[in-house]
Amino acid sequence: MERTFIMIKPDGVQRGLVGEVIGRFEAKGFTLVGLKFMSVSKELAEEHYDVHKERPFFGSLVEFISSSPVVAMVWEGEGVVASARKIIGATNPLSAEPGTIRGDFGVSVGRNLIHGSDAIETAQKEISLWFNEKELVTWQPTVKTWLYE
Ligand code: D4T
Repeated sequence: MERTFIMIKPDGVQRGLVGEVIGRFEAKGFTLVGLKFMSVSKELAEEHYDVHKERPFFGSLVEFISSSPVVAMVWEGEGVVASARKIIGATNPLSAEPGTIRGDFGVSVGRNLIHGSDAIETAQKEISLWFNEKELVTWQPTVKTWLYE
């Protein structure tokens, strides 16, 4: 089953949106398989955003992600990678549609509340960067027969 990496960024935690965000993924029908509340080292933030290391915002982004705790999660379900990106909304919250997390709660690209993997391969890389195998729980929600045909 497909998995994705989701992180509630420091602004999402500070603004008290942890329950709201988790609730949206649960209500959609995805399955939580990993969850931790943690401080992020500069090294981890740099590795996570390595693809952006030449971009002008890289330094402030790493600073921001390591400035205050985050919630790191792994969610599972059919099509979860692309669906999570839709639930999250466009990178710039001012362009994000109402009904998305960024569209409903954000106003600034540098404070866009949440991260979600952008492709299946990226998700696999990010999951193994943030979690070890023992931290992931494979389980069968009993509601599954009511979610999938
Ligand atoms: P993430 O990776 O955080 O889920 O965001 P996106 O996938 O939606 O967008 P991204 O990779 O292009 O940007 C990564 C991260 O950098 C911040 N950012 C981005 C920023 O601070 N200034 C900017 O100009 C851009 C483009 C926000 C998200």
